[in-house]
Amino acid sequence: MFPKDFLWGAASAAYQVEGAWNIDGKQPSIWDEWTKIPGKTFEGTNGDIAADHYHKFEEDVALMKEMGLKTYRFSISWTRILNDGKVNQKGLDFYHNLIDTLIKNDIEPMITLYHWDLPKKLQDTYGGWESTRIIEDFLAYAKVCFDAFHTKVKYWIVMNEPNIFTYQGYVLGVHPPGDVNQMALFLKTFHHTALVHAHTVLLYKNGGYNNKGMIGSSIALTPGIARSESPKDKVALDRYMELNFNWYTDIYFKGTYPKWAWNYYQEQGMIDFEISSQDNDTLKQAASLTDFIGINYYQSTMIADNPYEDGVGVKMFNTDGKKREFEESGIPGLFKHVENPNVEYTDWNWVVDPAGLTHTLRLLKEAYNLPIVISENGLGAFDQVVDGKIHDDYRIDFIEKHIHATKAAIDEGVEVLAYCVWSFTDLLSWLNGYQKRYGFVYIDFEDPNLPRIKKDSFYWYQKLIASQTE
Ligand code: BGP
Repeated sequence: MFPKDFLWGAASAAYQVEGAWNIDGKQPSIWDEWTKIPGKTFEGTNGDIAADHYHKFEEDVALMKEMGLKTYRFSISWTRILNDGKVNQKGLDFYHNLIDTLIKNDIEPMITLYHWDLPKKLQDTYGGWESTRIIEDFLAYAKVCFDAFHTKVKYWIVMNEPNIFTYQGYVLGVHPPGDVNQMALFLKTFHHTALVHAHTVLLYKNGGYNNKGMIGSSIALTPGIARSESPKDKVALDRYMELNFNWYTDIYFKGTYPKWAWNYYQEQGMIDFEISSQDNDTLKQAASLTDFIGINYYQSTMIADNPYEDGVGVKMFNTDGKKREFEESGIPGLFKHVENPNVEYTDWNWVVDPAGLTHTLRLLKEAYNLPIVISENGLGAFDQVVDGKIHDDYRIDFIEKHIHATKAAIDEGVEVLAYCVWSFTDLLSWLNGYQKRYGFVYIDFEDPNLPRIKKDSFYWYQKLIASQTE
């Protein structure tokens, strides 16, 4: 059994579900712009309408209630509630209504402040995350949210996957602003997210908002497994973990960067920012006040030695769901991702590895000893409607194994507060369109009414929650 007050949840993000992209005073975000540039997303899909959660949230919350969900994690759209620095009351009203409806139905709201939809204006004016000016703007935005909702909302996630949107925006070039191979900018923008997280935690803790609430940030974590016991593969694993795991978690949850990685990036001439003693204090103080670590766990990766001469470099990933041969990728001289013969892969070539979740939870407990919110975990798949039903046994299997993996870590003493499946309803996948589905609730995106149909996984999760909370 899980703890009685365990938060069985599901998650979403504003741009991926809300729709209503330009109504009631909402201003454009960088994603409103990016998805309209030909060739940027799968078949040109965008979130203009998405699941139309903006208009259908009552129906969606009724489904959550029916399911017995304990928490719903969603993000606030910055450009819906702030318009050139002025509060947009209609935007605030939407979130008040959503939060009130959740609370009325005994569902704990869990808010993400930033799930990638930066106001376009800030990108255009000063490069968004590239400038430290973002700190002041973000704090003004966070303050509006805390002022409005702190008495109703206990769980706050400042940043969602800051490691992903900066890497994809400045190295792979597949997220806005679409720069390629700009390692220094990637590291700098990531650093700015850490500063923003830290300042926001301090605002929350010192601003009189801390009404028994908890605040953290969610990092996408993909733990590595060495391909063999050979010293070379083990060194490769250490390097991978330092650059792709600890680099992100240390600065958020300890307030410092890991040493070897810092030296490595510095030798490569990639560190184009300074950490003043004031920043240092802010980062450390915030790390000591952060209440939980949020993790989004989807997969692990097998790591092997990657020679400097003729080593493999960075590769683009699968966004069309046509399963293909594994393609190695990595950093020459450090490590590479190799095919794992012991696991299955999804149609999008994502590794299925529940044990990687237990491993991640253990590593985090060991390193930071903080409670953990699993803010995302789930399976993206092609679903078929057969006679009005969706038999997604593959999703049930995936979630069930990851819940067992979570339990295994809890049994070893890791404190896990919540498990949020990505996602509650089907929604837009940033780069993979509407065909990559994650929801418990199917949406027919071809039908203008966007009808909702409960999948088999919906009933399964409903039963599981009931059995755990009776
Ligand atoms: C995470 C994001 C989510 C969601 C999920 C699934 O990285 O935080 O917003 O999209 O991944 O990923 P995808 O849609 O690429 O399959």
